[in-house]
Amino acid sequence: MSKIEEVKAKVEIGKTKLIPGLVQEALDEGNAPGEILQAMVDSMSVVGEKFSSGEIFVPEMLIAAKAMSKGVDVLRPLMAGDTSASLGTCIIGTVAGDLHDIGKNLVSMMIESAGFTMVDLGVDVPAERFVEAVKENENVTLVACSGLLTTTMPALKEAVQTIKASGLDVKVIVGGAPVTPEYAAEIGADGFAPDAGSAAVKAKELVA
Ligand code: B1M
Repeated sequence: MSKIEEVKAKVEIGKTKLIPGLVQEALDEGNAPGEILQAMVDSMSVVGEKFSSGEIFVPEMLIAAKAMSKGVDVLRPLMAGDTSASLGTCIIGTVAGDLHDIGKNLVSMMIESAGFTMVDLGVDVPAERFVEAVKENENVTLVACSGLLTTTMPALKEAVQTIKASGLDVKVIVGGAPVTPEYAAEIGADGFAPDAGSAAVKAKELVA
């Protein structure tokens, strides 16, 4: 088994302590950070399928997520791009009622590498908190809202509409597994992206 396959297998079963070392070994074997990241994203898809089929439960999902986060910590410095260009500040968070943060953290990392200063509000962020954060921070040009559950899609809508109703001059980008471009447009978001890489491209486009 190659190191990258081992990373994938061990994330799936939540071997948190082993992951930083394995990720480093996979890098030392010559694998690109993006390839290793994709292997871990694939692990989470397997975890999601196993959860859906009742093979594993929430605690197993949680430890797999922790394992992946440890791996991302090793890759983060290698994936950060040129941050010298300042495109302003981006407020990011996962919407109210939603505790999923791995995707949001990857999106944050990629938007940062596109040249934004990031302010991360974490998970379960009420709509009004996004507005407060825009007011509290300087030069906010973008708000990025993530939502992973079909049940929190209305919270995504509330976040976008609350930010828009505040009259603040910021663009809003949304995304997350259940979100479609059509839904993003319907709720009044300025942009949508299906993954972290395209979120960075879209973020730049929106504030250009
Ligand atoms: Co949850 N969970 N979970 N979970 N979980 C899903 C999302 C699910 C699809 C699993 C399944 O049933 N197959 C399902 C949702 C079903 C649905 O709504 N349609 C689900 C469920 C049901 C639940 C609970 C309700 C389970 C329960 O309690 N019975 C519960 C809800 C808790 C809550 O939030 N209130 C729950 C809990 C959890 C854990 C806490 C245990 C854990 C999260 C830990 C954490 O994040 N720190 C967890 C996990 C790990 C998952 C899966 C397995 C993996 C999620 C993940 O991190 N993926 C997930 C199954 C799956 O995704 N296949 C699942 C990897 C990550 C890189 O991808 O987050 O999609 P993702 O992010 C991508 C894109 O979506 C996009 O870019 C990212 C990177 O490319 N993106 C954006 C994300 N945000 C974006 C923002 C943007 C643009 C793009 O612009 C701003």
